[in-house]
Amino acid sequence: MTTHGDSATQADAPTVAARTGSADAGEDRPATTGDDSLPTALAGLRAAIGAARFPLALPSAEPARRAAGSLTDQLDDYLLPRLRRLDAPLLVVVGGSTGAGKSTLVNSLVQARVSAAGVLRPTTRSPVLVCSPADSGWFRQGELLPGLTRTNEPSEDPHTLQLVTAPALPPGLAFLDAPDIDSVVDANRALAGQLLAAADLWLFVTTAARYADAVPWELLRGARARGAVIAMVLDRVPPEAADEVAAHLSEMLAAQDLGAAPLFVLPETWVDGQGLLPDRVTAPLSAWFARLAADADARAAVVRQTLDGALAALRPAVEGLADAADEQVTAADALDERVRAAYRGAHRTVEQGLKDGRLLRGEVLARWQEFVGTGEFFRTLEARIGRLRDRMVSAVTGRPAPASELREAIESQLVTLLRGVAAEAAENAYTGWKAHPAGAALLEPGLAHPAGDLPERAERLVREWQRGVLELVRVEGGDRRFVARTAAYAVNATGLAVMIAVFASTAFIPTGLEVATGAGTTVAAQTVLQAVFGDQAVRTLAAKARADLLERVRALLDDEAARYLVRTTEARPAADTAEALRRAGNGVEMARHRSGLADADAARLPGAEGGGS
Ligand SMILES: Nc1nc2c(ncn2[C@@H]2O[C@H](COP(=O)(O)OP(=O)(O)OP(=O)(O)O)[C@@H](O)[C@H]2O)c(=O)[nH]1
Ligand SMILES: [Mg+2]
Repeated sequence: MTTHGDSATQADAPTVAARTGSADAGEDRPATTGDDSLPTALAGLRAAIGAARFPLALPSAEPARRAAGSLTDQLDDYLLPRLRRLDAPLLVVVGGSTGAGKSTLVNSLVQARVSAAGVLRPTTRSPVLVCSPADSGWFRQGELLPGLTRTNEPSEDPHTLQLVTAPALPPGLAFLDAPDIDSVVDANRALAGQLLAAADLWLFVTTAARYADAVPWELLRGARARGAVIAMVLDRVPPEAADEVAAHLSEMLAAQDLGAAPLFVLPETWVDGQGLLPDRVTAPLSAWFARLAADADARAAVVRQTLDGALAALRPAVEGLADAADEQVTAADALDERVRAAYRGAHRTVEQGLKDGRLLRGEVLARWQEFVGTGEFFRTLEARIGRLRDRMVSAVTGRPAPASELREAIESQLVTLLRGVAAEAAENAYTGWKAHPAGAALLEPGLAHPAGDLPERAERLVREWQRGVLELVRVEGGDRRFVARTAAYAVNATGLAVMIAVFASTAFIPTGLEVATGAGTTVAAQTVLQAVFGDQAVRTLAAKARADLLERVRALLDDEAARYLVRTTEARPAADTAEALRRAGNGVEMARHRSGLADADAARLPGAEGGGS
């Protein structure tokens, strides 16, 4: 075969879509290279994608991470370098199923054994790029596919790109022999996808046995969606089946809107001693590439079409990433809300407990009755309420009990309540997260229970609150005769009465429950306090003590909730991720339109007539 010098003047010669310059027309550069807004917009997009994180385990996260990875690869491997050098040689990536004969075909097209073909599947593990000696500088310098280390030797390492020059190949056209696309080897598959995304032209090789496989069609649909220029090779076709298989494949191509892709049907044959196919088999394909190689404008049109298609596909792809980023933020919000709701519920229970008198039951009530019954409480109060004492002393009986027992009863009652609500909230938050895929991934067993130091913190909280109440009594009663003239004990006793008042109800109005449990006792407390401080002062004191307690409880529960919230905060993507992605995607789309690339006519490839069928 020959890849040189074929005329491009036939009727089916490539149609000039637009001049974009070529290796031999460096001065004739279009606006695309002079306009740097597209590279700038792409760099912006590259940064936005690089900054995007999809840490929460949502169904959309893994696909988004993968899509972000391949977009970044495509920008680095192809779009950015291609835009910098629109006149760089056209790269034909040869892709397809394992054993389809890709390496054999490449070798035959360049008339040299540049890529090992073999019977062991898969044979090609590391890509081989073959170009004209005149173009090797461009491919060697590594702008294109910069992540692959250039080598001169055959390699098994998928991170290398073996460069081979073939004098039979004219300048301006290069072939890349890729690993198989549907490999059992993961690395092969991933690499093949990456390489195809860096192609100016896909040469897709399939066989009579494999052409209906699902994986190639998935890739082909993706390529079509991106506007990539595609040519198909149906390889190793038994001559008797050629017509039928070719017709069926053509139908499938048309159904997938790929009818415009030239189809070359190569009959099954023997390879020669070098493993090359006979000229007569490859002739139609060789002739087709020779025409392309000879026509810089046709090559430029192919480059522009694939490039513009890839650029046009960026915005929808980035839109998908932005949606996934939105989902991340929504999920993080939802997880936070589940935790907040659980701990709001806990706080409400405490609030409710202070209203409905349930804290006045049992030990606290008994101790209060004892405390009041001892008369200690009243001993220090003014004489004018002495009669009240008499009445109360007679109303309750019991052994003398020091104030500390009441204080401890109040403390333990409150601590029990706090431990209870904290345990319930932790469990609710845990269940709430467990039912959410992203939440479940953030959980660890300890979160189902309150923090280890919660009991200790609850005790400290209550003691500090009790001290605060005493301080309150001192300050609020500061200019009253009572405090001035009574001992510290009176402050203590009054403080305890205020605490009981907080437990009874906010407004000091006995509720049904109080009447049933505390009965006259709590009424006595408020009566005493009212006598000492006056009605309004008592309301204020109790309200303040209550507010103080609830505030401390809120802080405690906030710390409990924070054990959860810190996890979403760590996992939460930046709030403006989606917006930054959309903005960058729009920027690229606008720059694409401005660049004039989008105005190029579709590359009209020469047909594959006489393609061996
Ligand atoms: N008889 C015959 N053998 C062929 C033909 N094309 C390829 N072969 C043989 O089929 C085997 C596989 O060919 P390769 O070119 O290695 O296939 P490949 O598509 O590169 O395979 P991978 O690198 O594994 O993806 C080799 O042994 C080739 O010699 C053909 O047209 N006729
Ligand atoms: Mg191969």
